Amino acid sequence: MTNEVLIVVDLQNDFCPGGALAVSDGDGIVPLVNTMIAEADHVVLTQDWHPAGHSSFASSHEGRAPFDTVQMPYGRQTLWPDHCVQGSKGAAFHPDLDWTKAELVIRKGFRPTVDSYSAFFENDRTTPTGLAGYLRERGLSSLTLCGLATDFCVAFSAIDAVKQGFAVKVKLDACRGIDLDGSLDFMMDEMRGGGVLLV
Ligand code: VGL
Ligand code: ZN
Repeated sequence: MTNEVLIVVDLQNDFCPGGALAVSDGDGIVPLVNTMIAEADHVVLTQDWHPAGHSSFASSHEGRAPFDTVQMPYGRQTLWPDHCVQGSKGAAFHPDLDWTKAELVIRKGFRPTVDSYSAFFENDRTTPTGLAGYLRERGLSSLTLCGLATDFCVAFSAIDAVKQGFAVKVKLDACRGIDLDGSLDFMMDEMRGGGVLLV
């Protein structure tokens, strides 16, 4: 038993080439992630899991296009193409991802009116997903994150994890970014400043 856990973020079809919100070379990380899973003591997966008509979808806002930003009651929100709809093929894990060893799959973004980039808190920054409590109760205090996308769900999760008192590494060559208007450089700096170890 060790206190180390690997957290694989959103390695789902819709974030891979051919998917609704494809991250460039998103599927290119699958072999390395599989190796990391094989070597990990504990594995947790996150799964972006939106109901149809989710408020983060541009299609839910008349006159708006994907990648526009709008003001939500909880703050600025980027609008996305419809993606990771619950039960769809796009929401499934990449077919080559070897997920059988995962001890927990934490789903996020299932509340219709609030998005959730972080595996720990929804985008209102106050609604917890329950992951911090799960990890604490199991004594899993040292986290390594990888997956998609570097500058959204991976970065938000990593920064929140540090704030929650965990030791956090992000394995960059097992991540790929979206990079909207410089978001990749920006979030890399945020991670460094936030106490995340980039490896
Ligand atoms: C993500 C945008 C919308 C991600 C999820 O996994 O980084 N990005 N939903
Ligand atoms: Zn999403």
